[in-house]
Amino acid sequence: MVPHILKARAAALLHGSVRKSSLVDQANMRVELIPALTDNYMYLLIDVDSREAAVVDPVEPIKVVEAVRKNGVKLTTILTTHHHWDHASGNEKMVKLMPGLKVYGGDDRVDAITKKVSHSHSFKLGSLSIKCLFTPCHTTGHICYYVTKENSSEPPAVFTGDTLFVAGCGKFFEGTAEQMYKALIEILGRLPPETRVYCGHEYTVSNLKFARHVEPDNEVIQKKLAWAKEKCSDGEATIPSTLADEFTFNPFMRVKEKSVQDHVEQKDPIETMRRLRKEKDGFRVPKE
Ligand SMILES: N[C@@H](CCC(=O)N[C@@H](CS)C(=O)NCC(=O)O)C(=O)O
Ligand SMILES: [Zn+2]
Repeated sequence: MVPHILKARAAALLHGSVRKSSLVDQANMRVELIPALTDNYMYLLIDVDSREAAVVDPVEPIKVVEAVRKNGVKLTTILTTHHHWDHASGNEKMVKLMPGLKVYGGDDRVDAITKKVSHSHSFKLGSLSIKCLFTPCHTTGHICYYVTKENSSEPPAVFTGDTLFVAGCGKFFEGTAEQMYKALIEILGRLPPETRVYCGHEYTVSNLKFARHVEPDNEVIQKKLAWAKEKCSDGEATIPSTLADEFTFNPFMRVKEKSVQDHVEQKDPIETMRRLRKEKDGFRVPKE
């Protein structure tokens, strides 16, 4: 079922254009995308039944408080994907502004953490179920949050921080290609294909330019790039995508494909992952 995407107010500046916030509305689950810093996203996740809410990576707390008020919800929870400042540095202020918040994370370095979680740890947000997926590599304590509603026909959501981006993945700052393979292919890649992907940054256009370099003959990449450029020039988000879609254009999700393996002259998916990341680390993104 396709969610209703309602475009909303102007929020922040990106490359001279205004980045707008937007709302993905389903019967049970509502996700407000709130742009932050230059290219980060914060997400307000709302359980429609109980009006309880969680916020993912609230690096700009004032904007979160405004979104909470506007939606008339009760914020109870912070979901931290990883300890880096552009994701976790708003936690202390957020807790000061709204005392009593539970702060989830998978790493002792997460500011203001109250609930340290590990793989498969599950909890409720009103009627929604949230499952923690341990995906170390970008950082050793990285967590993705998988959100479902029992007996719902609507798609689940996954908040992937800096592990999986639309058409890309995070840098391997504290991990290996083996770990990113496990995170992308064996953990995230085995969630239902219709799962909506909400990632930590708006990197879609530059990621797709790298994807096009890897697979110049992949028409899905060309089309997605044209679409993403259009979206960004209007200040709109390219998020969410779905896991099924990621398998069609994201080179890091396509490490088993011959076309991607041929590009890096490898036959093994993990070696392909290693070589792709190394190449992207030194890739100069073309203007067009
Ligand atoms: N290449 C990034 C540079 C910033 C950066 O290193 N970002 C981190 C996350 S905070 C990352 O993992 N980027 C993934 C990548 O460059 O492929 C960009 O497009 O602006
Ligand atoms: Zn980041």
